This record gives sequence, structure tokens and C-alpha cells, in this order.
Amino acid sequence: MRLSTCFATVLAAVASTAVVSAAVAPYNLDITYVDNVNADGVSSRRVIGVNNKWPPPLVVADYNETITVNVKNSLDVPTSMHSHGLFFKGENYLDGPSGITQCGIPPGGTYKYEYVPKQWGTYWYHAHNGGQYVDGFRGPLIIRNPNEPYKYDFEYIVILHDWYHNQFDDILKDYAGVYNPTGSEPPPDNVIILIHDGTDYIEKMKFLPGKTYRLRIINMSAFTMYHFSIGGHSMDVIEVDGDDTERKTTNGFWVSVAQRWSVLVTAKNATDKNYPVNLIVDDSMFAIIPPTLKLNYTTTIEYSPTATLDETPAPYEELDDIELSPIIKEASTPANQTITLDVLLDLLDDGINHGSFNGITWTRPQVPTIFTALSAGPDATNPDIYGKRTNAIIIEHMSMVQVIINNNDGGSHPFHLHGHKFQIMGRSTEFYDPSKPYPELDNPIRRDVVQVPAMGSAVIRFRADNPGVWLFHCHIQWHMETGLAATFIEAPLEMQKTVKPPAFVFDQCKSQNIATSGNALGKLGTDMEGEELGPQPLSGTWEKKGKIALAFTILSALLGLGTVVWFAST
Ligand SMILES: *[C@@H]1O[C@H](CO)[C@@H](O)[C@H](O)[C@H]1NC(C)=O
Ligand SMILES: *[C@@H]1O[C@H](CO)[C@@H](O)[C@H](O)[C@H]1NC(C)=O
Ligand SMILES: *[C@@H]1O[C@H](CO)[C@@H](O)[C@H](O)[C@H]1NC(C)=O
Ligand SMILES: *[C@@H]1O[C@H](CO)[C@@H](O)[C@H](O)[C@H]1NC(C)=O
Ligand SMILES: *[C@@H]1O[C@H](CO)[C@@H](O)[C@H](O)[C@H]1NC(C)=O
Ligand SMILES: [Cu+2]
Repeated sequence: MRLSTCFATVLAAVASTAVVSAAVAPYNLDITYVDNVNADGVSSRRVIGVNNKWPPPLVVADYNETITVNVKNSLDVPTSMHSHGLFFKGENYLDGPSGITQCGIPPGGTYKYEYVPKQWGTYWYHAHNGGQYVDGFRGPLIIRNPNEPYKYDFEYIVILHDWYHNQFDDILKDYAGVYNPTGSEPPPDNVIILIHDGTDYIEKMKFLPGKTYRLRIINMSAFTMYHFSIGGHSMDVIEVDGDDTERKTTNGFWVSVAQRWSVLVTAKNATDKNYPVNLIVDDSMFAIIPPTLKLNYTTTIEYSPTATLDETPAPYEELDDIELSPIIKEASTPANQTITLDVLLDLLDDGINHGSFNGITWTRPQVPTIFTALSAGPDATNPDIYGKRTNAIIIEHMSMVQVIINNNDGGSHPFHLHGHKFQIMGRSTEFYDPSKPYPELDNPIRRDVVQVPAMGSAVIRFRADNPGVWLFHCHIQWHMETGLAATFIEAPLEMQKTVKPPAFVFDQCKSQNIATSGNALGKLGTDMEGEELGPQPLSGTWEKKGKIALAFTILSALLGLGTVVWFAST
């Protein structure tokens, strides 16, 4: 991070009328460990950075302009990159999740993510291999709209993320371990606010009197949700997750995992005061609050270096994203196919607390799912070949798919669908009641992440117009890692005609002895003999489960570890 040397480096983001050029210069992202990064001013650690630096750079391009991102893996383990929110129609192998749409990029290898975005807005890229994004491999990705519906003078990218002082894999061992039967998640050690002006990371946002600023707010956290507000200023929401919305004035809103919001802020004419941007951390899911974690964070909007800070808080408001309307209107249409997913986080018979949909905890197949779909011929429509442990659901080409998510957990969860944006038909703090379906809507909000309330539900819909293998998962990385994921196999026969991965995609698997054909077990056709089912629910009553959980808890207490060992280890 550095202070921008002069305000002139702030990027003018006024809609350009210039002819759209065909391609931006390639981004060469060398994924490297960077030692001794003190990201939060409290503690130094090894992070995963890009080109030996952290934080990773902005990737930016215009709509319909070829973007090439060459990701070189200089780590000692495989990696991969997901561009969160982009569709990759016909190019499923560019989506990124390793073990699903590609093999991990082997150490020393380079994966060429090259595509022409047919969408615009605020996105982000991040590692999709284990918890590498939590260790630092995450950065902003902006696709500019040549015909921005709103006028503004300048823009800033405001990146919010939680920060851990220890390596993800070390924390995961404890979180997904037998001494944590209740699945208590590791709270972050701190929160980081990064500001990017389009050229580089800067220390604080500077405002010129009377100008209009677009703030693109991206929550890149592993776990943490934030309330966002600006002292002395209201905001006009104009975008969520890449969809431009009708302008909606608000004093604040909650930014949940992986979501993006754009707001317009009009600068005051007076320059005698500076103002804080206020973040309130949602601590409702934190079992304990680490000593270095604050619940309120601020960053300054500076009108003048000599002005005083006006700390009067903005009036508290919670704008619900369901109240927003996309500018490009799309009415809902009745669903052809309904998928019901029951969410549970529970102790399974391996003694570990797992996330699951419909009782199945996702486990990586031996053959990445994309290759099973591409190599199976007519069997590709048989969900069994993808393995019982991948939660594979076949979706028919062009059908309107409704997904009902019932959350049996006492925490709220942000669910992300790859390859699509979905309409949010409704959300409730109770389970969905099929006898009371939501009415069809003229113009529901579209997003790629939906927050589902504790013990509540959400109903989403999307058109199956993107043949491919798309992950649907909780974006809380801790839950993703313990299996809270399903695989949508969308129009597999169509996919076999339209999705043609280039040779390097197969070569990178071969170099790691990972098969690129066959079913989830690497066998031919529908032969799934010998398939293991993975960890199963504890049989019997809740009482019995409780006793087993208690036994694990007593065991950990006897060992002097406490039930939440990751806390003790920080
Ligand atoms: C996108 O770019 C292609 C190739 O340059 C061009 O043919 C096409 O008209 C462009 N589409 C839009 C919507 O701008
Ligand atoms: C953002 O906020 C939510 C809270 O819902 C959190 O769980 C999530 O992991 C955060 N991260 C991202 C990338 O959105
Ligand atoms: C700033 O000054 C301009 C010109 O006098 C005026 O039109 C505008 O309303 C003022 N803005 C605010 C926020 O007071
Ligand atoms: C954080 O801010 C909120 C809202 O202004 C306030 O209610 C709360 O007391 C603050 N918490 C701390 C720890 O300062
Ligand atoms: C989906 O259902 C509608 C009627 O609601 C029907 O017109 C359409 O053909 C169906 N599409 C598919 C792909 O099944
Ligand atoms: Cu979750």
C-alpha cells in the first residue's frame, strides 16, 4: 500500500465514448508467497500475493474487450483462479474451482484465463483451491460499461475483508477437527479496509467539493459481514453484483459475503470537515471476540488534510437488497424445475462438524466434474456418475430453475451460484412453505450471492442458458471447506457440443496424474462399484448425538484444549 502521490492519479470513470478496443494488455499474475506482510498493522505473516506483492492488483477491462489473465503458480501446491460473478458461457473451464471445472494449476504451471466479458460491473477474482483466498489471493475485477446509466466524476474501490493472523490450513485443522464438534467457526483476528483509486491502492479517499463519486464496495471476507455507512453523507445505491439498479437513497446497508454494492456519493461543497466511513462488524456468529478484533472500523474521507474529523454517525439504516430494482427489467416466469436444498451443519460420524445439503457433504471427486460431463456421452444426464458425494443435480437446458434453500442452521449463510445471476423471489426467517408460493414478480433483484437467514429460507430462480458444471456453495470459506456445496450439471448434452477446453487444460491434469475422462471414480460409464459414501449423519436421536458431541467436548477439555482450539492457538 502507498499513498497516491497526487490526487491527479484518481481515475476518471466518466463513461468513455471512445471506440471499444479489442483487448487489454494481458495480466500476468504470478502467484507467490510473500513473507512478513503486516497487513493489519498488528501482526506479520506469510500471505499469498501476486508478483511478490500484496494486496493483489486490480484487473480492469471494458465490456466486450478480450481479457487475458495468465495465472502462473509459483506456490508449492496447486492453485486456481475464480472470477466471481462472470458467466463464462461456452467456457466452463475458465470458471476456476479446482477439482470441478479444472485441475489445480500445478506448481510451475500457467493457466490462461482468456475471455470476452458479456457483462459489466463490480466483480472480484480469488483462488478457488482450498482456502487460498483467505490467505491473500483475492483482488478486484471491474468490467466497465461503455454506456454507464449514471454520471459520476471519480470512483474508488472499497475492499472489505477479514484477516487471520494464522495460515488458513492451520486454522482449518482445528476448525474441521474432532475437538470442535459444535463447528464453532474461527472469528477473524482483524478487519482490513483497502482503498483502490483505479491506479493503485491508496491510504484514504479524497473528495473534491461538489464532485460525485462512485464507491464500489466489495466484501472479500472469509466470514465477516459489515454494516456500511458514511458520516455526514447519504448514498445512492446504483449496482449490486454487477446489475445496475434504479437509484435508491440510503444511509447504510449490510454487505454480506462476496457481495458487491456500488453507491454514488455527492461531495459537500464545504471542505472544513473530513468524515469517517463506518463499518460495524456483525459478531453474531463469533463464539469469542479475539483481542485484536474491533467491532467498529473507520476509514477517512478527506476534503482537506487540515480539516477536523466530524464523527457524528450517520442515522442507522438497513437497506434490504430485495427493495432494489434492476434497470434492465426482467419479470419472473414460473419454474420448470424445482430443487430443494436443506442446509445443515452438524457433527457427522467421522467426529467432525460438516456442512451439508440434503444430508450430503460435498467431497472432491477423483475426476473433476467437467471432464466427467464431457466424456460420458449420453450417460452425462445420469446424476450417479458424478458421485454421490458431489451433490450432483442435473438441470435441463433452458428450463427456469427454482432453488429453495431451507437453512436448518442457527447462523445465516451467503450462497453463491457460479455461472449465473439469479432472481431472488423471496426470503424469510421461516422455512419455505410450498403451499404459499411467492407471487410472480415484475422485476425482482438479481444477484449471484443470496444471504439466507438463520433457520429461514430463500427462493431463487435462474434460466438454464449456460451449459456447464456450476458450483452452488456457501461462501463462508469454513463451511465450503467442510462440504456445504452442490454441483449443478446444467444441460450436459448441450455442454458436450459447446464446451471445448483447449489442450493445456488437459495437459495440466495429465502432469498431475489426474484423469480427464470417466465417472467420479475414474471408471467407465455408470460403474460406481466400490464408491464410498463419506461421513454420514450420526444415527439415532438428537439425545444420542448430543452425548457424542458432549463426549468430544469433554475429551477436548481433558486435553486442556478448550472446545475452540483455534482460539487458543492464535
Ligand atoms: C463485441 O465485439 C465484437 C468484436 O469486436 C463485435 O463484433 C460486436 O459487435 C461487439 N458487441 C457489442 C455488443 O459491442
Ligand atoms: C461477506 O459477508 C458475509 C456475511 O454474510 C461473510 O460470511 C462472507 O464470507 C463475506 N465475504 C464475501 C467474500 O462476501
Ligand atoms: C454546492 O454548490 C452548488 C453551486 O452553488 C449547488 O448547486 C449545490 O447544490 C451545492 N451542493 C451542496 C451539496 O450543497
Ligand atoms: C459500533 O457502532 C454502533 C453504531 O454506531 C454502536 O451502536 C456500537 O456501540 C459501536 N460499538 C463499539 C464497540 O464501538
Ligand atoms: C418451462 O415451462 C413453460 C411453462 O411455464 C413452458 O412454456 C416451457 O416450454 C418450459 N421450458 C422447458 C425448457 O421445459
Ligand atoms: Cu455458510
